[in-house]
Amino acid sequence: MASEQSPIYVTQPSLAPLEEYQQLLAEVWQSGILTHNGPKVQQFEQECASTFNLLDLVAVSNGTIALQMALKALDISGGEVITTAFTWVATVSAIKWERCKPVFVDVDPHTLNMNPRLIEAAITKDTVAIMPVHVFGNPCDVEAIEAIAKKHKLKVIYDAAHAVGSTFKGKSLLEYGDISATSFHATKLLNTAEGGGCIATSPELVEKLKRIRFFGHNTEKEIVEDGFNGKMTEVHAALGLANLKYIEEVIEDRKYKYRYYKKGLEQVPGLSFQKVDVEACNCSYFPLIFESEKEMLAMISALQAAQIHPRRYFHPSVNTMEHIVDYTEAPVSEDIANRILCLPLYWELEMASVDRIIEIIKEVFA
Ligand code: T4K
Repeated sequence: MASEQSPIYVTQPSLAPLEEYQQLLAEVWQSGILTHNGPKVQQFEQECASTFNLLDLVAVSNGTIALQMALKALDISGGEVITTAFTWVATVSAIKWERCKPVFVDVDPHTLNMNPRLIEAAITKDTVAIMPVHVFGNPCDVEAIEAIAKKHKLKVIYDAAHAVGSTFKGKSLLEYGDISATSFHATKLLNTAEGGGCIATSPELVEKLKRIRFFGHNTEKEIVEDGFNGKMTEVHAALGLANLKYIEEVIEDRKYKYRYYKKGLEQVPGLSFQKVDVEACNCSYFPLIFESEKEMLAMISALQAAQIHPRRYFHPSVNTMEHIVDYTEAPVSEDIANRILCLPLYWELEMASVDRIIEIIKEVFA
């Protein structure tokens, strides 16, 4: 646990007590099975499904592979995929690695999610799918997106990398779209160190995803699909199982600290916040929006002088990364990406540190 003087980073993995992980690892050692969808992976999938009320979950090696597998499972290998300009680069890499073209749509300045009103204008005869992102765990307007997708016969794959534990109208957010792809990376609410998951709403798609994950094998080990290696190992699944036991507490803790930060900062002139329903959102990040990049950079300096290291998620706006994509305008995303900062927010973060961060921010604005 960090002392007051230790550096404080934007996040730290939420970890179960080591003895609990060791016990699960002992079982892995005993079984001698390390991979190939062994008992721990299967148990992790079942326990995730029951914890988050999912039909099923296909555990994979990371969130980027989960997105690629979603595209493969829906037979998308070419064409245009409409996505958001305000995201982590992995959304775009997954689209590109599956030989599709990312087409960027701008975001709503309040929710920071893809603006559904702009989607139809981006649809062309080559559009095959929409890949929105639940940014910082904040649910997209899934109903509007579903209506557009239905009207234009497009597939919807949610980049739900941040969305474990978020809900929409009481149902897990991971249940929306043809497939949702999540991440269990070390920096996520629920982690397996590296890892991810695909959540599909039809049993056929679940089976297909399982084949794709395992070189295209069917249960008889015949190659029946164009698959690859997306498997999660037993060692990673064991960590996921250990951590899953604490997920409700972890989410409650995030929401508590989220509300606390918000209350401490909402009167500060010149700051604004992502529009979030704390009940539905898992509050996995605490983004703060400044009036200008200059003010935001000054805040980074002030915090860093106190050994506090916030992070610029997501900067720069991916549509401007011209070495990997063709530039198209997304003025809201480009503007917000320049002046948004995520504050430290994690399970082990002491409330005294949250108070100190709030104080430093207030002092800078005083
Ligand atoms: N879609 C979206 C919307 C995503 O945000 C992401 C990933 C993906 C798809 C793809 O999912 P994965 O393929 O990654 O499963 C992180 C993560 O690498 C990445 O998973 C995440 N999104 C992205 C938003 O952020 P960084 O650049 O912040 O990592 P880093 O190393 O700077 O870590 C931040 C802080 O966390 C450090 O200052 C210290 C702490 N930390 C980090 C690690 C890795 C630890 O305490 N322990 C650790 O093991 O990337």
